[in-house]
Amino acid sequence: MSLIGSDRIRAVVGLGATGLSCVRFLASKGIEFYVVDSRENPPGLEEAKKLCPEERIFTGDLGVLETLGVTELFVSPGIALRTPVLSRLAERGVAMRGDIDLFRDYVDAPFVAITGSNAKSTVTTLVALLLQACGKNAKAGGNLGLPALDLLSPNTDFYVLELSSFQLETTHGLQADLACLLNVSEDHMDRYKDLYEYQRAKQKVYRGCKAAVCNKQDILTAPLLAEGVPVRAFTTKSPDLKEYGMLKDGDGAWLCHGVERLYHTSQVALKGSHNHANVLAALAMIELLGMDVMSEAVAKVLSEFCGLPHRCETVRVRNEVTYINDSKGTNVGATLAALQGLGSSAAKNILLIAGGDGKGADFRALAKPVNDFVRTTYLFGKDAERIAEVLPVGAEVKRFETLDQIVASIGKDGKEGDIVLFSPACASLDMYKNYEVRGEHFARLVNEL
Ligand code: UMA
Ligand code: ADP
Repeated sequence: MSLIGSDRIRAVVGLGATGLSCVRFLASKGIEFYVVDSRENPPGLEEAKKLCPEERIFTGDLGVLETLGVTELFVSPGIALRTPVLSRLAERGVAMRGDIDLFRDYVDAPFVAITGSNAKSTVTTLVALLLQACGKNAKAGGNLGLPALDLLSPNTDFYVLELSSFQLETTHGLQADLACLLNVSEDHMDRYKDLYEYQRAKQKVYRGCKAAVCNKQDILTAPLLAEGVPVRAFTTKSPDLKEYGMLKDGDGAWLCHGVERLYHTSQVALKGSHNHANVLAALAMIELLGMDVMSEAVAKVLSEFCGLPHRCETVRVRNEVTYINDSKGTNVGATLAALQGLGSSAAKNILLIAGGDGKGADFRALAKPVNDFVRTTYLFGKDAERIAEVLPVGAEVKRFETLDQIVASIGKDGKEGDIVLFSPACASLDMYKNYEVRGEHFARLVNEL
């Protein structure tokens, strides 16, 4: 087989889950390609060797890309486009694409694209569950775990994709049937110049979409769309006519569509105002996809879906102290939402555990909710000191080397009615393989108390 004569010379860059899905897909279409990964022994190497001639696979350095005459790259999300070799190739006109672009080229059923700094996985999962309950064959994936290309299969009614900013960077005119940007707050500042550059990547979700959902309380999510494209906004305040929002009612509130009351918060298993925003976003989306938001099937899902593991998940109540695992709180926005969702300024009963790899974040936004809701902050990990520096003067802060030490200390400090919130506001990679391993470690320690 030769690549000469092909109109494009392609390479898959990266051999993780995404790269491997591109390899499988291109090979299944009989399209020829090179594979390059900067690592000597990337995770997908053995499978790639079965699908691509070995002489077309290069590992250990991306530099070889400059010698292959490539015209089109499928770049994995973990590789920044400003990596010098990729920048040089882009300047020479080489197309920088990704698996989502390829998915868009081949998909033949409607697809939903969901992004945001936080709540992507929760909302993507919920939208897929709601569509399934409405009798649709809906498949969820993307940044959620299963690469988008691996989802493609006949007889699918809807694809529901969670997209990261990294994935959106390499899309060119996504043209989703429905696009949603849930919220924008600082994340991945080790990869972006500033919040503006990060937001621009997120906004690409709306390019050419046929319908959109945005967050009325977050101006950074506002879409710029052609006239006539239907848009629904959601808010946790009282909604305008076509919006999804909330109306207070005694102890709880109603989730509403305009003036229509849909569900009382007591009928919804997801707790906390941030999660109510997520439910509203999901309802707005399924309405735009033609579903009845008040059907029995929808009500059942809402009464049962209490969220994904490691997202504000109650691990245990011990001696009247509630232990909550929010290990997926890997940025400041998520920890803010958890503190605001669970906190009470009257009780000031949260014992917050935070720290890890802050990815270059500015932690100052934590100062106010810590002041309002937190009695003691327990810090560990690489950026513990950077968090300590921004906390209010007089705040009680304790520093530890390990999570084991923290949980042991909290086991003694916790008083009846306290909430122990493990919401690190940081990635886990300084001490753990991923947020799941970190969350499982926390849960194990708590269960051993
Ligand atoms: N890498 C190299 N050299 C290479 C290629 C990759 O060193 O040549 C490194 C990257 O820097 C990174 C790691 O390998 O540290 C993995 O990168 P990848 O692009 O191969 O990742 P995949 O295995 O394809 O997984 C990706 C998403 N990962 C990232 O964006 C880093 C997964 O999201 C996603 O589930 C998967 O595609 C399927 O779509 C994970 C994630 O952490 C959960 N996402 C970030 C987040 O949610 O914050 C964006
Ligand atoms: P993502 O896939 O965007 O990381 P997840 O659903 O996995 O989103 O949730 C990540 C974190 O964000 C969790 O800590 C979760 O509690 C928090 N979170 C959930 N909903 C919201 C929201 N509406 N705003 C801010 N943070 C949220």
